Amino acid sequence: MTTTEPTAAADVVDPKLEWHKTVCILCSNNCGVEVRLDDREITRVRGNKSHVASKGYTCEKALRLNHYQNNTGRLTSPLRREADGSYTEVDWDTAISEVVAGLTGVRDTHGAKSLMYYGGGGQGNHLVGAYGSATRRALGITVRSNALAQEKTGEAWVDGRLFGTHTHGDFHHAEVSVFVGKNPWHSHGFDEARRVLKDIKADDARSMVVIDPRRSETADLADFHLQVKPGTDAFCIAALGGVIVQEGLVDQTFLDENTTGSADVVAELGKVDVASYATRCGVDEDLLRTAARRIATAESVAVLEDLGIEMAPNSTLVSYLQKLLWILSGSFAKPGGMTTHSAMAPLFNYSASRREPASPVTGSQVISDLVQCNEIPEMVSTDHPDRIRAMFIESANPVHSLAGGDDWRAAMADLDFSVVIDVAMTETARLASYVLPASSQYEKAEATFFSLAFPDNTFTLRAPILEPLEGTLPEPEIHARIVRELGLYDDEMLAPLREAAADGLEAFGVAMMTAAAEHPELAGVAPVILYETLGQTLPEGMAGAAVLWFSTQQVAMKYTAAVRAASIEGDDSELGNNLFRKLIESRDGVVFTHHEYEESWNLLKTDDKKISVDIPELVADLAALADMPTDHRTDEFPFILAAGERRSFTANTIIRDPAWRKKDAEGALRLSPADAEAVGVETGGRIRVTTPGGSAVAVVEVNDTMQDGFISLPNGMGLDYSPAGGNPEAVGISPNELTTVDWKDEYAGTPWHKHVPAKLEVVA
Ligand SMILES: Nc1nc2c(c(=O)[nH]1)N[C@H]1C(S)=C(S)[C@@H](COP(=O)(O)OP(=O)(O)OC[C@H]3O[C@@H](n4cnc5c(=O)[nH]c(N)nc54)[C@H](O)[C@@H]3O)O[C@H]1N2
Ligand SMILES: Nc1nc2c(c(=O)[nH]1)N[C@H]1C(S)=C(S)[C@@H](COP(=O)(O)OP(=O)(O)OC[C@H]3O[C@@H](n4cnc5c(=O)[nH]c(N)nc54)[C@H](O)[C@@H]3O)O[C@H]1N2
Ligand code: SF4
Ligand SMILES: [Mo]
Repeated sequence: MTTTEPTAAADVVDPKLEWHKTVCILCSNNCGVEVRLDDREITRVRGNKSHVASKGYTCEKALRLNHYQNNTGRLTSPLRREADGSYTEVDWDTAISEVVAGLTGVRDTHGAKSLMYYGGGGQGNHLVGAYGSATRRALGITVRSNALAQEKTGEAWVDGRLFGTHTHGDFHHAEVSVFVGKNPWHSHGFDEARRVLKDIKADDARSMVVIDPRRSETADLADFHLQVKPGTDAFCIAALGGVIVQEGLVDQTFLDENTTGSADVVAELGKVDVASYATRCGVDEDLLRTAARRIATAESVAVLEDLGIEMAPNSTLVSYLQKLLWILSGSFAKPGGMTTHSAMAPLFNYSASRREPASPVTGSQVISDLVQCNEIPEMVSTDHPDRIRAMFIESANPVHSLAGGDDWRAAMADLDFSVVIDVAMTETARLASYVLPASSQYEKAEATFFSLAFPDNTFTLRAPILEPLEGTLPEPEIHARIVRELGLYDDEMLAPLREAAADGLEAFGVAMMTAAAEHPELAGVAPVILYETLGQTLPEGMAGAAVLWFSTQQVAMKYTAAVRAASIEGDDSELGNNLFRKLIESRDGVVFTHHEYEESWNLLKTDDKKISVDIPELVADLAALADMPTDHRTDEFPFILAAGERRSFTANTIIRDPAWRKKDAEGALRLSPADAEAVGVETGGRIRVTTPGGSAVAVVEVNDTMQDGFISLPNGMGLDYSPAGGNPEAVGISPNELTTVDWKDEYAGTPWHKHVPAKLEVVA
């Protein structure tokens, strides 16, 4: 859908002035934007004021999105790696048959358990994972993972135990907002973050608590900045909980009526030595007590944690403790508080996090069906009989983004076979047996499943704004070809479904039921069947949206009243069909469920619909906390490095061209003025940073938001790129050249990237 601004001659529309609706794909928010195009170049970007969630909001990162769409790193042909390590261009038919032969070869010799799937989507392209699941199931792959298993699985494990589902905060209305190791000013995580932060700052009746060792941009706006020493959050939050319990501020009615099993943890918090813990985390005791009282007595509290604690010591314990703050305050299922929410497709399988299955190779806990990212290299480079021998990677760059760069490169070399599907020649693609070029996120139908809003939850299905780049294919087509090559279906089997699809969604639904009964073995590959049948009847460029037909049917079944309350009409399958039609038509996002706050209780997945507060393992950890170390620095490594900070121009590894960043192309190492003086460096100078994992030279930025002893490097730097398209070179430091696979949380195995011991040496 496009709109135009009037040109000189009213009847001549200059295509360069047309605005095309899409979204920014650089973070989970996926803000609605409108772009202008000059041929294939994105020349202008502005916020889409009619977008249901972002309402015109963007941050500065969206404005230069063209660097994602158009750059010299784009892949334009399938590539096969030759014996000498060089890549040969091959046609698609050859690539698909050789990839399938390679994967089935490993499977038939060593079993499906020797195959692993990694990735499935970044911030804005989760349909990739939906279609990838067809290939996964067609091959019988059960071992899988993605980036969530290096950040959010600790929290997911806690959520699974407490709620059986995900919870999210209503920061737009919260009386008190608490950010724990989270810098929404730069990293967002909820709609219109900067507007919301500024609103809180301007409103005397509302408060913000930020727990962060750095005076982050968010901390600068906070009423209470609890500037902890790095890695000591467990002490800080245990002390906040201690104050709430010891000063009699617990909402006991809420606990009695709505929770089970709170007694042990409340008793444990009652024993916390608040003064001593305040000292250990480096926060003034009075400030800590005032913040605790503000949290406990507010009408509503919303809390958001992120990498600052998820990638630091005691991370799973901290996830538990921060949730206790709002549970003890009774801030659930009300405006401004925490709530459950609906999902177009859930990101986590919480029942799997309760079953606690184990990795076949290492025996470690697998949360939400995702093996621990830090263990993947070990699962490959081992002589265990169930070792991983082939890897299918799409829309992820694990060689760059996961801990232990050297281990990853060794693992890629140890694999018998690997395939990468990406838009660009990444660090991971460069080591794969085959590389398949995907059409970009602006060249196909796409969507994110990161929609967590309540009471109104939204979903945005994008239409392509450009034709696929020559030589590329959208993932639905790639997976359909793979599953066909595997011989799971043929045109004859699809014929009745195609006929029915031409007759409309109702007829199609009936035909799908018949097909499911006749071919139960095809259930796992339903996404590509939907694409091949229903997809071919959708508006041009939208075939990839077909998989959402299944999701909309599920949503209509699971949240019938809430879908109707969102003004979508119909009974049974018709309700789902109408929701599907609305997604296909709308370029501004759709409110797909409207709930009442009370319904948050019904969405809990605990048996008794109460919060199940007791997690004995973590209560035991809380009891043992007093004896835990607060400082991981050593004489050899006297600094703590946060390896991968979100800044103004970082966006994971989505944009490879350093020219995207107008300032600080290399990504400076930040350190405090006192540390800079002690080490003997100034802004713009060069410094060698060395950790147990590696060593690299960084440009320096003396920065007074850093506390002494704490240094940081941005994420997403050190990507290979060549402006002219020749031999690529890395600009800046790739943070995982400095991290190791064994520095991690004991429950979830998530890396301690924010807490890497380091030393600094001036470079002459
Ligand atoms: N600009 C930008 N935004 C992004 C992304 C991006 O690459 N760039 N990536 C997106 C993704 S995938 C994610 S997961 C999110 C992550 O978003 P965030 O987690 O907010 O990002 P970080 O900057 O990595 O870490 C947040 C804060 O943790 C603090 N921190 C470091 N150590 C500690 C500690 O020991 N305790 C506490 N309490 N805090 C600590 C840091 O000082 C920092 O301010 O951002 C998303 N948004
Ligand atoms: N040291 C350190 N490491 C970190 C972090 C940190 O803070 N410190 N942060 C971590 C976090 S939280 C995250 S989420 C991860 C993110 O790291 P990854 O999971 O690797 O994800 P992205 O960087 O988003 O990269 C996704 C890939 O998708 C490709 N891509 C883009 N569009 C498409 C498409 O349409 N189709 C296909 N097939 N591919 C596409 C991009 O080119 C890129 O190669 O990084 C993690 N790594
Ligand atoms: S980076 Fe995130 S917050 Fe900024 S415009 Fe893009 S989607 Fe919105
Ligand atoms: Mo992330």
